[in-house]
Amino acid sequence: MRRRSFLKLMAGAGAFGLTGSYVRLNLRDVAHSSGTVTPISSWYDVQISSTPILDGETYELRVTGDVKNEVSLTLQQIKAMPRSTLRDTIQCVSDPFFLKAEVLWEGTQLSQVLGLAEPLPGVVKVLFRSADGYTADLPIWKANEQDTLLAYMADGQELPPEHGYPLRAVVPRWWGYTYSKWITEIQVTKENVLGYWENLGYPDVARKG
Ligand SMILES: Nc1nc2c(c(=O)[nH]1)N[C@H]1C(S)=C(S)[C@@H](COP(=O)(O)O)O[C@H]1N2
Ligand SMILES: [Mo]
Repeated sequence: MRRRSFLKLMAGAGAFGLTGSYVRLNLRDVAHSSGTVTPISSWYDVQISSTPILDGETYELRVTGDVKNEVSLTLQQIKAMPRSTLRDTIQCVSDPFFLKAEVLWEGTQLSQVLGLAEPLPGVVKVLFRSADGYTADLPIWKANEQDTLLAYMADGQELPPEHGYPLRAVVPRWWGYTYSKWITEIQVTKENVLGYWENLGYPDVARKG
């Protein structure tokens, strides 16, 4: 039996707004939202392209731009940093009812990683750059909130490839498009840059609801 439906969204298709995204959701299990952690097998995927497969052994995260020290961190180095866990609802702006999952994340605070690079006075944004060509920006004040994470685990397991292995952003209370998957670079900048969806008119301060 096929557990999942796969939809390629077309211009104007249905109620979904993120034209051209690939969306996969489990239509049987959509009710898993309130309270309990969503089984990973029922968690939706939303992405602009196919899943890039990254190698955790050779992976490096670069922090670049308007910083005192550009740094490059291996996955091992990131995992050796102080760990944070939190439960959070990741929700896509294009259909926040169906495209919604409760996840127990584990990772490190983004602010810790930025701290290693020492952002210069006057920086206003970080831009996540990902292996699929996706970008998303965060204002520096949101990047530095204590529950904004770079996560490498979900529900006690390594992140599955389709959910961002080896590293993705977790931005509690903000829409899913800020939760960049497969991050390879964090560019710190004094410029008011916009990410992929922000540039297409979605809110730059992406507070839910
Ligand atoms: N690299 C990358 N990250 C991405 C996206 C993408 O297309 N590429 N889509 C975003 C959108 S619009 C949403 S709603 C969430 C969905 O996360 P999920 O697929 O793990 O549920 O990922 C976000 N992160
Ligand atoms: Mo989304």
